[in-house]
Amino acid sequence: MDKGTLYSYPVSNYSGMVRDVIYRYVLPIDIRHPQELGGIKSPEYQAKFPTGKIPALEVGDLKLYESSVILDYLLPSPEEGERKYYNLLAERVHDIYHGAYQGIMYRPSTEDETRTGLEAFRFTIGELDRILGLMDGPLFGGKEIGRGDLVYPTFGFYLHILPNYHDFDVFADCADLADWWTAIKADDICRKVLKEIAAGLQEWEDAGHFSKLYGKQSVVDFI
Ligand SMILES: N[C@@H](CCC(=O)N[C@@H](CS)C(=O)NCC(=O)O)C(=O)O
Repeated sequence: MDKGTLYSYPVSNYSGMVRDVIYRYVLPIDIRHPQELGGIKSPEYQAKFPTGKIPALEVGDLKLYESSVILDYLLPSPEEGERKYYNLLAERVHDIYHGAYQGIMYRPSTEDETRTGLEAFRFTIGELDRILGLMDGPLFGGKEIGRGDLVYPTFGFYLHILPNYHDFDVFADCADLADWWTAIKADDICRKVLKEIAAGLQEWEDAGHFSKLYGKQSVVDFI
């Protein structure tokens, strides 16, 4: 593979999905902050990546955004048969049903937006647990990390923000997913990515971001 560049922030959960694969397979891709192109909202960045979001990947003339497309480029789904499609379904459910509401965890939101968002997270978590229960675990990939497992960086956000600020028990009635989380935390690369996310969330805490939003501060301790 030609040498590439991934644009990513350490705290970004979607970028964490791609960073996992870069670390895990030691891919020749530099990880850079979008500020090097003027930031995600700059004309320079958006000329390359029109959504103004991360992750974004550049390899020669190829410019890609959307984590699932980048993951397809870097690592076509390793699973086969039913497991392949359940893994892709898990990733898709996360992107569509969680992704639309992710911002309610860390941006000012109305009560309605918050309620709808929390319902979407409950649906996403319940679906991930149900899909996992259709296969031998403990991981979506079985014994190895698979495509569906790459939703794990979002659980750093869930486990820090939802119990501390929304009285929301992330793994309630989701025994398979609770076991999955134990298996995720036992994997060295997952732990590396989760620590990057935890450090980013702690920086937000230290800067008073959550105390402004929620009126209190918490210590990041999910990993
Ligand atoms: N569906 C997109 C979601 C990407 C996304 O929401 N990225 C967030 C960071 S985790 C972002 O760039 N947020 C900045 C913004 O929306 O302004 C993907 O899978 O890549």
